[in-house]
Amino acid sequence: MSEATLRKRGALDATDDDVETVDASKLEQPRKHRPRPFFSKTLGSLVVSIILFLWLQTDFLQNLLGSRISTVKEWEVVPGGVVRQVDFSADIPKRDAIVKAFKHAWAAYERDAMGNDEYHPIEKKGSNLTEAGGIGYFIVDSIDTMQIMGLQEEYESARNWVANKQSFERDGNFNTFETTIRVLGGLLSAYHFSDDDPIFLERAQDLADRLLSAFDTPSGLPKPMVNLKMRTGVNDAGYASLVSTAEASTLQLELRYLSFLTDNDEYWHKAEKVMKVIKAARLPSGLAPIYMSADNGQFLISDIRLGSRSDSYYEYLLKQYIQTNRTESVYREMYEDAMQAIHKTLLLKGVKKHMTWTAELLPQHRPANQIDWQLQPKQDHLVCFLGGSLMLGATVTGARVRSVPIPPTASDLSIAGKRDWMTGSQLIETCMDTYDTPTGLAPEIAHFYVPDDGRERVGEQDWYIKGNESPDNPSYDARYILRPETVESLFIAFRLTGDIRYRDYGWKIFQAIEKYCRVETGGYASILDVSNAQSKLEDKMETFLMSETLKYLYLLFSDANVLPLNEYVFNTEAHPFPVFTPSIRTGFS
Ligand code: DMJ
Repeated sequence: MSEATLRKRGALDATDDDVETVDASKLEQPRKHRPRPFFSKTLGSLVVSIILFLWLQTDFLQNLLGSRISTVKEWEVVPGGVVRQVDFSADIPKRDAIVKAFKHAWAAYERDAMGNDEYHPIEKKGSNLTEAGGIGYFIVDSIDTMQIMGLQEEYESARNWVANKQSFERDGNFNTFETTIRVLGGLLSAYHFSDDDPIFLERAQDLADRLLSAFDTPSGLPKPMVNLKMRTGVNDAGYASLVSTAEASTLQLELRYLSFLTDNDEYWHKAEKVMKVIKAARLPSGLAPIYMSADNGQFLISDIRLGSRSDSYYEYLLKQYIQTNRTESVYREMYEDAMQAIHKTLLLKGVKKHMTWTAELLPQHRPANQIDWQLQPKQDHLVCFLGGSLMLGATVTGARVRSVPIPPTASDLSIAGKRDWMTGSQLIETCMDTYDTPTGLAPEIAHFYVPDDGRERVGEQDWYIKGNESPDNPSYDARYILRPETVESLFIAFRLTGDIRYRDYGWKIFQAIEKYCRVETGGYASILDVSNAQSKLEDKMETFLMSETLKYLYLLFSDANVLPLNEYVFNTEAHPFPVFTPSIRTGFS
């Protein structure tokens, strides 16, 4: 199955822009956004590289961005300065309501689609990612949530399927990244929470051995797809060596943990090689464009953003450092550079409520091989992982002490730590603001007003949903597809502050999901227009509802000693892996 087809099915986090960027026929034409190697051997490319370097080093972008956020002036543990209440005991009624929702979703899937990769609750049927048959995408993504919630009956049923029906002998093309984060990640955490039930590790190893074929490229960056039966990596249909940055750099926690469990260093080295290539290719600014070439390991001239195709690159820089018990300083350095760059070039303040948000940069080709970076004032829902991630990072890379108190005081954090903490907590407020809609749910993409954009300012908010004027024809941006990023950040923020506001926020989101996405006959669907309380539903229940959204909500209302953040690291699909001290060390710096 082609990547484009996967995207249509919703398995990838693509935006309309992505679809345009990787479309094969369009890539043949000279286009403004066509990805091109940054550092080809021609002089022209060298000039481009130098200009790019200078631009990203100077205040060029800052001037361009105008209302760029300033550095931290005053320390605030939470926006507004007052921590409302520190109470880490479980909120049992709310926690139980989340369990009930999970059971409602699982029961419908099990009844209508057991064994299928995907579920459509309105039609009450399942579908698979390829015609070759399912690989346990939905089931495996759900297992550790059952284990954490203590759902024995559901767990037995899922485990039974894994033990007796799951097969990776499928002659079809599966997305390397999605299969790793959902299926490999799910099997590894299921293994951990089952007290080492060997079936999960056997399956994980079998899958990983097949996925390794993706790394067989000149640079070591993985191909985007793998034919699991043939054990061959498969190129993007449109642009042979195209690799998404996030997809290449979000396999490391899974492969490293597998390596640790099996004592097989090959997984570790494949994952590490990718990071080495990225580090060597990285822009001096610390930012990463969304595409790379698997042939030469260089970045392609492509969008710079924190949402789709780059989000988890930043997430995994921090998490690789945490996973390895803070022994791998190379990841810490890469993370610190990246956060510095984000602050320098991508953070802005809203024009009305002055909320903090993150912009995107689009390359515009100019004569003589020059590039202008055009500000794109939009923020994907996906970016909402960053609030919690920055706060977590502040307590790790930005901490003056090994074990930061909860909530931290100003003296516990370095200057960068305070900066990241404050930005993180402000971004969470912004993400919550995007949930301030008639349905109480946030759009897939929020556009922000910027000075002199010539747009009519509608309402009181800093943001709007672009192109969503006709209720009969909602824009792509207006959807809510059960995404987890905001509740993920709420969970982290609550654990690090104990401020009850984060539970209140999470409860509000959960109630909105119950009201607008719940399908009475079973399951939850996506909604097409968050700005319309009568919105139609889209017949898709994403697997990340099971692995992430409901898990993070459950943990938000659980006692804080369930999966403490200093003992576990969550992969990008919310599969928790224990932190460990590796016996091998990263071989680059
Ligand atoms: C998940 O599959 C992962 O969190 C991924 O990193 C980003 N997108 C989805 C959820 O929105």
